[in-house]
Amino acid sequence: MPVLSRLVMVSNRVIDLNAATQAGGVSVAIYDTLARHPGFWFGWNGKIEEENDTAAPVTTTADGHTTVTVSLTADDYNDYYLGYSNSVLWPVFHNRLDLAQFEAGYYARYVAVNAKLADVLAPLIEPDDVIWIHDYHLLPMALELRRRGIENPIGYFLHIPVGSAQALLAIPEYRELARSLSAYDLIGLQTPGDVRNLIDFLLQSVSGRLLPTGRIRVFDAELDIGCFPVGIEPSEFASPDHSAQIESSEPSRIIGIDRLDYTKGLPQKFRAFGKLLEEYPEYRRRIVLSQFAPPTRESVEAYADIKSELESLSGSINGRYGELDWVPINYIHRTMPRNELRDIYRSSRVGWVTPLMDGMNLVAKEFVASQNPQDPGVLILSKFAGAAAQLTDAVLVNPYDINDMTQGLRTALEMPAEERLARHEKLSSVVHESDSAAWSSSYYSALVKAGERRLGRTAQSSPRMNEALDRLKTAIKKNSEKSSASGRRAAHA
Ligand code: GDG
Repeated sequence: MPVLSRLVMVSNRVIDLNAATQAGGVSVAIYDTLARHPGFWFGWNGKIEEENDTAAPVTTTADGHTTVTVSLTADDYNDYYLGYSNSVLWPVFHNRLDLAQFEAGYYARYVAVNAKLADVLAPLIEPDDVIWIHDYHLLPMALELRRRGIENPIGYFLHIPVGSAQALLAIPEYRELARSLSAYDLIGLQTPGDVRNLIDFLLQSVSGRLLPTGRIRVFDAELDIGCFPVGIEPSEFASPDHSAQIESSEPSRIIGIDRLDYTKGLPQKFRAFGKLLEEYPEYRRRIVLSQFAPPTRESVEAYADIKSELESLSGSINGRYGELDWVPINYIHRTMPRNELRDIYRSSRVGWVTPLMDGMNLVAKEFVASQNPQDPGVLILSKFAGAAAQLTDAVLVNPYDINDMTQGLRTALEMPAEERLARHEKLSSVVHESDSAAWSSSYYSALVKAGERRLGRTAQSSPRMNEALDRLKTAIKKNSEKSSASGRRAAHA
């Protein structure tokens, strides 16, 4: 990645750098990128405080990472975070209109929090900075920064999938959201299907036009929309020795690691596991499902519902099939330390990842990267995870089809060593080639180019734009000299 201008990463939640445990794909992706690039990470620190105490940013540096954070008020948390972000945008973008709660007041606070964050961030921006905004909580952030005079390249990356245009059009404020999107230079999505859905939405919602250049004209802007599948840092999961081998003794472990979210297909997984034990009794005592499901967004009703559903399902399956010395489902509703993930993945015979819809799914990639190449476990992956577009050598299943899920599990458990090795080799090469560095480097380059195009189009009419364009061109020139000198790997598109 070019390494001259500062990269300003902005996301809803900035993780506590000193905490031992972290869960959540967005944090992992941002943390890995900032390990390779100068800059800082800006957003909410997870604290709720009185109005007067929320405005002053706090800067922290640890392990070479700098974060700048602010607090939110209780009303912000309720209406912006739990409300508009997680009870409107999250369900709708995952095609779950049935779970969306379009409450009055949510949207106004959503915009107000974005404006408040922009007030704090704008004065921290330097002329050469490149600003990269993450995820659905901060969709209006570029518009708010532009209103405060920021001309730097601003990109948006949506980590979640883009539901159908029909679903998005049900959001009462869909026009305002489309206008907010038009303030970005580049919109990055996880899969070609997401790109198609977003373009479709912009064409239908605000009469956007697809240009011969491949860009979209919306309002008075030209938008670049591209597919940049997020990756992991594989070296974090590779084992230098042969510790934590797959346990050869029975029962064999099937591992699931998912935030406790209704999009992750956990009830479907538990039911399919129960069906396997029912229809193929020879597997009883021979396998165990270890499902980690750390809590998340617990105050949202739909999350409380899924928690009780899983407790009831695991209880009934364990009660029905369990023995004094064998419990079929080991269901753990806690966050485990990140440094234990690799060994747990590596000692499992099967990685079972079954979301009903998912932007990417980093757990699938982490499982592959953790395997012993001489004796790898098998990945079972929902065809509705973004990762399925890349990890085509996994055992792909339809989580809505309980028979397909059960047969997928049998296929994985019975897979001959030769086939396990062949599939793993292909999966591993995808995970390594499309890693976190390739993701951030390709996105960053595309963002700088998109920023340059915008400034180039408007430079003639504004001296300020001219200056911004000159600075960007100098930065790009220096970046490319530096990149070719260091001979770094070419950006992956
Ligand atoms: C969003 C999108 C997209 C999970 N449990 C524990 C734990 N984790 C870590 C995993 C992984 C991350 O959290 C989860 O990432 P996912 O990608 O699977 O899912 P989301 O959190 O929903 O992430 C998703 C992602 O953004 C990135 O773009 O792939 O589609 O929904 O890294 O290992 N980590 C620890 N303890 C746990 O118990 N330490």
